[in-house]
Amino acid sequence: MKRIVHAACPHDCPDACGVLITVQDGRATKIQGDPRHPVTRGFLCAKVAKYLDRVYSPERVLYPMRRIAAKGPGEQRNFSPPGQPGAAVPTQAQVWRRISWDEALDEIASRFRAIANEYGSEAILPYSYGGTLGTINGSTMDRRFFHRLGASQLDRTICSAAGEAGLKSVLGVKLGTEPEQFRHSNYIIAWASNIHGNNVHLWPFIMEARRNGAKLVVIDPYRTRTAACADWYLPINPGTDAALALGMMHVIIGENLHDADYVAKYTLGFDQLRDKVKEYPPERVAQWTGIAASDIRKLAREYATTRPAVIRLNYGIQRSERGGMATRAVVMLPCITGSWKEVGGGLQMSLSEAVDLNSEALRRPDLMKTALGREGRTINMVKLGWALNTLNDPPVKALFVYNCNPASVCPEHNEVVRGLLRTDLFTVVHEQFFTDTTDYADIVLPATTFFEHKDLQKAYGHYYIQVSNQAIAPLGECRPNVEVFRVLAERMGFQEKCFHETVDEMIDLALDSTKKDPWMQGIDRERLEQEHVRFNFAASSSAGQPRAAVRTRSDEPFLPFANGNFRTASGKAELYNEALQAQGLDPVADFTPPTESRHGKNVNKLPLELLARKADNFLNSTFSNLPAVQEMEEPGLLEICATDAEARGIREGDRVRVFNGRGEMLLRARVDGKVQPGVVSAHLNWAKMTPGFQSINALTSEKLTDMGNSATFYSVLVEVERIQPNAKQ
Ligand SMILES: Nc1nc2c(c(=O)[nH]1)N[C@H]1C(S)=C(S)[C@@H](COP(=O)(O)OP(=O)(O)OC[C@H]3O[C@@H](n4cnc5c(=O)[nH]c(N)nc54)[C@H](O)[C@@H]3O)O[C@H]1N2
Ligand SMILES: Nc1nc2c(c(=O)[nH]1)N[C@H]1C(S)=C(S)[C@@H](COP(=O)(O)OP(=O)(O)OC[C@H]3O[C@@H](n4cnc5c(=O)[nH]c(N)nc54)[C@H](O)[C@@H]3O)O[C@H]1N2
Ligand code: SF4
Ligand SMILES: [Mo]
Repeated sequence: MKRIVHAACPHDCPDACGVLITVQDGRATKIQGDPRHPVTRGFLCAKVAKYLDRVYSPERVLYPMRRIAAKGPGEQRNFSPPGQPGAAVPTQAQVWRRISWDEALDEIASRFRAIANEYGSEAILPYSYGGTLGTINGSTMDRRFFHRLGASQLDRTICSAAGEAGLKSVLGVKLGTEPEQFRHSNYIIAWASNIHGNNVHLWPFIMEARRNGAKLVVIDPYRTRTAACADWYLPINPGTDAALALGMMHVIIGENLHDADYVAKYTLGFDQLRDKVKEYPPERVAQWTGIAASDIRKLAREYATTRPAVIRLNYGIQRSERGGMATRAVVMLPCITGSWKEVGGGLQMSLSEAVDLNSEALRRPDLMKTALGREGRTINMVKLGWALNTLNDPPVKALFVYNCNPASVCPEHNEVVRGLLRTDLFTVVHEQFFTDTTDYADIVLPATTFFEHKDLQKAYGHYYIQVSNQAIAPLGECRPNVEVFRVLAERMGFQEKCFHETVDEMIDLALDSTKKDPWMQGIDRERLEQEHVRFNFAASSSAGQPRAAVRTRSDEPFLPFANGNFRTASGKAELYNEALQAQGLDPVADFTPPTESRHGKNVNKLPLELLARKADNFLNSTFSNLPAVQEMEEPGLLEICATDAEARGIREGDRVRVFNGRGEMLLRARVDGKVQPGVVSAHLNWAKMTPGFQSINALTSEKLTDMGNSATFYSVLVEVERIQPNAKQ
């Protein structure tokens, strides 16, 4: 029998595509985009278009496994014989022993109990991030479980916390211009935004605007595919965006190009901003950014006078030491030009706060008090290496990893690995694949993919919510996250009713918090299950607070801040934010070069700035191991400009060593003009796919950003040298 099931892509991507999965006799036979989705409109990115390869990969983890050999990378990748996709995966007998779920759960429960008795429950650390952004499998039963256990809490800051803090320091909320409106723009700035790679469903709207004469400007230190297609590409020195935004505002305010009426009605602190930007004349800004003063003037004038103008700001800007402030400065731009008023104006960074899906009820932080009588200690996920190697009182004795691959994606890779190698650390990894992190696991548990479980899916790049239906039965003995934490709670003897809730009950609970909202009336699970994607969240700008809504007319534009309605303490766009002062930051905005940059105050400075970027065809570390996806990437490259290559005697294709005080990586030089002098670039991959089992994160640091305690993947200094052809590795 053939059926077509509507699902939603749960990967950590702003697009949250509507997906159709064809199922024939219980097996998925086709994946395609759902043409009814108003934003993602029937196409998928290249990697997810190949998802059947991933679901039925012979490398899937299908059964619980127990380690019987020393921890560490090596031969552990678990291949089944070719030509038997989906078949039972034979274990590599020297590393793994297949065990039953009962055995696995018993061991986990007894180890957790013993550790909690000896060291206190906070010696147990959950570690998760963006494997699935499904509301239910992303953060519900797992949170309940670790709250009730009294485990250490994880501060999940590895991706976007600095940018969110910067955005909210001006707007008070994560809302912005919906993608559909980009088609109405006349001036589009892609600012630290790799649209072709990371947000491809925005592109058709941009193309529509360009066909009507819009100009696309790209600001990025790396010449992305988006930059290559731009009308105007401005390569900027990494970490200097705050200076550029302040310089643009210097010109805009100095030449009276701001919207005085909007500013007076809806912003706070314009006078302080006007004084502040006087310190940033284009000539001064040019020295930091590498962008000519004349170009800064031209950009500022064009942006302020071409209407409507929109900015797609993405997270690349905030993976830098001063990333919060950089975001803050850019977000001020539409607030002073008043472009929030216009259809096709404004700015988009994250749209994820249109509605609250009852997160307290879903995550139950109150259970921490049941366990500990207080809140548990919190550990920043960026500092995993430190937490495993240095933290005491209590030390981390057990680590439970799910939805995440820290041995690849975490900064200071060598420190992370040193911690994961500890023989006294009990590590459980719930995974779909034998990743870099399972190389250090004591127990691996098999996880379902989104084909094999149900979820509720919202988005951070548009305003639509979907139910993602289960298409096929779980392969092997795979279980969804929800199920794993449900059975573990049972093993631990947790009595609370919430541990018995089904996925449907949790979806209902998630939508429960929206019931009081008049704009969300009639939105419930049954309707989402049937009507798939016709509903969305949009905020009402006319009725005071923005709130969730059913979009009844597809041509209805959503202008969250057309009439102010900012969700800051003052209700205005805060160009001056008092709370920042308390954090030791400039309450308006300022620029200081990152310490770890060519302009910074770093002692023993190395000469090159490394962009440890994402791959266009992987999703962080996910997909790196799939042959069909690998073919679309060229892994193992260090991109370097001709001047820097020549100065080091490096030619195209040479093997090179990239290093700093934290580690090194062996790569192949690509002299291709994608980066400017002083900047080199390489991308994230599974460590075990590289010579020496190194992640590019061997070079990145645990240093945190100015706001939000986020990671600084793009503030990294390195040196590069050619490896002599006959040198031993
Ligand atoms: N194909 C693909 N899609 C993805 C992902 C993936 O790995 N692959 N990852 C997903 C995730 S988790 C996220 S958070 C989003 C992130 O998507 P983006 O926010 O787009 O994040 P990045 O790719 O980190 O950075 C975007 C661009 O910023 C540039 N950049 C780096 N430093 C600076 C700087 O100092 N200034 C400026 N102006 N630009 C800078 C980078 O070169 C990059 O091209 O994408 C998601 N989508
Ligand atoms: N150098 C460098 N490092 C980076 C970045 C960078 O740009 N450069 N980007 C950073 C960013 S923005 C982010 S968001 C992080 C992302 O870091 P992670 O959240 O670790 O992202 P992934 O690498 O995609 O790994 C997710 C893992 O979850 C697994 N998974 C998927 N679905 C499920 C599920 O339903 N259940 C379970 N149990 N597992 C599942 C996948 O198989 C995959 O191995 O990486 C960060 N690291
Ligand atoms: S990864 Fe992003 S673009 Fe690709 S299918 Fe998923 S949501 Fe769509
Ligand atoms: Mo991310």
